[in-house]
Amino acid sequence: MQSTLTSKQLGVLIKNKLSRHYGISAEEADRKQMYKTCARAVVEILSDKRTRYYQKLKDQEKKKVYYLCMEFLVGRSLKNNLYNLGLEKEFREVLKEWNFDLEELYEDEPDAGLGNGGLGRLASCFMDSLATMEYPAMGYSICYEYGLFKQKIVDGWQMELPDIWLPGGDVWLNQRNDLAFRVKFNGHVEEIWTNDGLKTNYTDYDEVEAVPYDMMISGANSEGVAILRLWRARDVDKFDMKSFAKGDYNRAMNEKMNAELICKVLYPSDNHFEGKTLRLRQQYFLVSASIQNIISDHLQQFGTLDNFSEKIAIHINDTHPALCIPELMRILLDDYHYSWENAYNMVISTVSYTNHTVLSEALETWPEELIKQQFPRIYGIIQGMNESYCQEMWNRYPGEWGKIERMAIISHGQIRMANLCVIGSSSVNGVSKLHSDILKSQVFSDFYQASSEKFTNVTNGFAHRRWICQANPRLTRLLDDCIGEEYKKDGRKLADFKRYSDNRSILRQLRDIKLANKIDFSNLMDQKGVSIDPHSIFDVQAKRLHEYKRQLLNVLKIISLYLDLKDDPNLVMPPQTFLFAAKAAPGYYMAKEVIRLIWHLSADIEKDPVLREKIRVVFLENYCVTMAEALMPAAEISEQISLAGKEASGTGNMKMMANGALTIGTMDGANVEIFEAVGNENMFIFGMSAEDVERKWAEGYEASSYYHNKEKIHRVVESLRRGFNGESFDSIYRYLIVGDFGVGDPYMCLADFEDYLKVHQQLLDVYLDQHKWNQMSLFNIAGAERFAADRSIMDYARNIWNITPLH
Ligand code: 73E
Repeated sequence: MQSTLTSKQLGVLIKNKLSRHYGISAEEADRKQMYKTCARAVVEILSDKRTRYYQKLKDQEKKKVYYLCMEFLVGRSLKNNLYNLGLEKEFREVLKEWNFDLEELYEDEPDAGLGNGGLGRLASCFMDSLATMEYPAMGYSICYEYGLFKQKIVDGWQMELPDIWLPGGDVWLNQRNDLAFRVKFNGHVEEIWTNDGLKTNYTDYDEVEAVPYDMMISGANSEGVAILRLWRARDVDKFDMKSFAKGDYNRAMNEKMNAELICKVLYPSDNHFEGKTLRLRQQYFLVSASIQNIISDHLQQFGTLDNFSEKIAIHINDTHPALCIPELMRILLDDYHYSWENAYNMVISTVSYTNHTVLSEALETWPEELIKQQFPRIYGIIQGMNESYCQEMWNRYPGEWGKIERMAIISHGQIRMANLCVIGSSSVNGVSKLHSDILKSQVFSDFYQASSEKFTNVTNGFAHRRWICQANPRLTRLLDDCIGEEYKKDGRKLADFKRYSDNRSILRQLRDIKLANKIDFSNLMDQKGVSIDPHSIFDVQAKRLHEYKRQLLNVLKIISLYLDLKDDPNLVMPPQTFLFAAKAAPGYYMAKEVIRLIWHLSADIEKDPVLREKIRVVFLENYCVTMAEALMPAAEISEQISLAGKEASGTGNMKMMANGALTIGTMDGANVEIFEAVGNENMFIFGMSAEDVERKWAEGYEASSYYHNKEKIHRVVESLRRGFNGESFDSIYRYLIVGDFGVGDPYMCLADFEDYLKVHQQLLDVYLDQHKWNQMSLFNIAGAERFAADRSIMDYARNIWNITPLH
């Protein structure tokens, strides 16, 4: 249901809030005050809507899903909620009366950057779908005081600044002191025999209070409102009055600082395992608070846990919340006295797990000793699960020690979280067809043999209302005119746009829309002192900086063009702007070197008036959700060039195609399904397949032989040693040719280089044929039909969670 508030009622609501919070009238308010006030008004509207929805939810007693994730990359909320509530027009009108521009107010909201990249943004897109389609659902995460760092580039070096989002972001959070739980760490566990059997006694533990802060997310044109519950850690009132009285203020305050440290900051590495104790404590903190909350809600509603797995699905997004498996066991065993076997079965049938990466450096393994010290009871339960699973496998595969060792949860003093997840859940899925196949045939092949029924695929999706309708209003108007508005509810209807592939007027309009979006983006960048020519081709690679994503391969291509132009300044080439947007993990040396290379290459080109007419390189500082919302609609070429087999899915690829960009990419992740959707004639595929890559490693890959034998490669690699803008990049030359431990170019940039260059040239040739290009762009927009997050959520709901929407 769209909200039925009139502009007049809205005016009263806003005036009341201004008077209550600031004691001022609308005429006296400044922009910041007005933004906060509008946000408060929206929160109030959402609360009313939520109350109605909650009643419906309770009445229907349906099965619910709880989505646990260490990251939610929410971005801004005001625009999204106004759009979903259908109240943008009313707000705009009211604000205009007081000389405020709604679009300007949007700019005052900081991004809630509580995630690193694709994994966290996916979780946020899913919340939108769950609310819109009215599935009974709730998200759980941590309320980090600092989200992902703000990026500054100084002379090519990435600097990290704290992301202070709460002033401005906190208006969306509703603190629920009534729902606080206690989380226990450290201490000792004793096992005692009693008349009722073996009991455990947990003593000397430290306690932290977990306080929920709820963020409401409105469904679009529906009665649904989803809640994202973010936990903050608070000291349990244990103020040490004795120390304080003695004047030892430090000691008196110490405890408090430790508790609050837990939710201080998001760990800034994407696709990389950070084996820090504080990170482990964050994970357990999220899991323990959430599971206690789920159990207490369930008991309140049903008075028993016997129907727990019939009524509840718990989903863990990657292994980061894996400890929810032993935590749920612990509560069922110790607090509600279920037998081991019953508890085990309940847990498995409740929990499901999504794997998001096959990179070995991202696989979580924690030292046994650390888990034992931090959560002694949880450790005991993991041991029990490990023993019982290994026993079962011994019976099934007698003598196959190697196999059983690979499947064990505990091995060589390490606890393998992925194995814990597979064993402790009823469903394991990858995030694209290719990735799910790799899980079955490689990463989890032993488990797949033992329990093939657990394994499935759910291809990722994106919130198309946010990434098309809100981000690209021009395209939305065209779609509305051509195919009606049904696609907003049902993404599959985007396919109807194909009907217009021969309509010259529509194709021209598509081109005009793209140009207008490029001009908007250039103007936005102009305000930040970055000049971009909107009449050049926008070639975009926007994603975290990682070796496997191969931003370096893109740079090598640009250098090759640069050298061609240096050799022959009259070379005919359509003007191209290569846009990079990427944050590197703070400790990731090679990623930071690649940023430095991009930056100095850019500066070098800027100095040459002839070069600069044809190719320019722009590094966009501080990539975040809000920047992506401006960038995706302006992109013409989408660079998706990871080494095949490494990118689990990718979601930027889907957002860019939906906004009419053409993909140049490898057969990796969801690119494979984009290829299925649009066909070879509407996409630029190059390079090795995942199987080719495997074969090449088996044969023995020698990057240096490419360097010595291929003239174009030699020329480009040599230029790294000479350097750009007066800076040498010997580090990157060595990375490619010499390598650590003798493996140069571990992500095979040189092996795919020539094909990449060739296909890029084909792409430029097609670009000159504007009619053809626009047609291809149209097929991409229509082909994005299958990548709506609504479709992913329906897959999860039907095939994994077994839940249905409210009626
Ligand atoms: O391919 C992407 C995928 O589209 C994958 O790299 C990313 O998840 C996206 C959504 O499915 C991802 N992020 C992480 N693992 N996979 C990750 C790992 C550790 C910390 C933070 C993020």
